[in-house]
Amino acid sequence: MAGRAPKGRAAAPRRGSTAPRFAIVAARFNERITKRLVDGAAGAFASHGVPATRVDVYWVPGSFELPQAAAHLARTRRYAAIVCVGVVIRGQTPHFEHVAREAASGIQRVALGTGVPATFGVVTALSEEQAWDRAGGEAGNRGEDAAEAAVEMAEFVARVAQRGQTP
Ligand code: INI
Repeated sequence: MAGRAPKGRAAAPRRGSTAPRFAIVAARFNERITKRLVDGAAGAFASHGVPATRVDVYWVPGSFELPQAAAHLARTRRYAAIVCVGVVIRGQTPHFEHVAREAASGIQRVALGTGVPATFGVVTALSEEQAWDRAGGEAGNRGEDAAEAAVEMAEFVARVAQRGQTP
């Protein structure tokens, strides 16, 4: 695609307990749409050779709770990367802005603070229709995009760690 830097290598499928594990944290608010994001993320992992048995899915009440859950999961050191998915729709409540902002900055803080990549698959939309479009409709699937980013960032972290070990 024009204007895009080449992506890293595809995740090499590894067997056994050395193969990386990934987590998907999903917000139950707007659950029907969020489920599509979870499906998109799971599909992206599968296309990179990550078996479903190495992907754990966790549900939390809303997008505001995504960073809290991601922080707990990151601290376990069990996951190569964590994908956060949720749906925040402007029309539904005046605290849309707070929820969307805190989800975005909280997820970034988890990644920067723990070193475990945490990616942003939260749809922020002006209407439910727009949200569906971004959850596997005309505008792609933000869950899939976030899982792609998670695989790439997990490989980046692994590559940097490997380089650190060479003299
Ligand atoms: N949570 C969402 O994931 N999406 C929303 O659109 C939303 N709105 O609009 O309110 C939302 N609110 C709940 C919030 O994430 C928390 O779960 C709640 O405030 C309890 O902390």
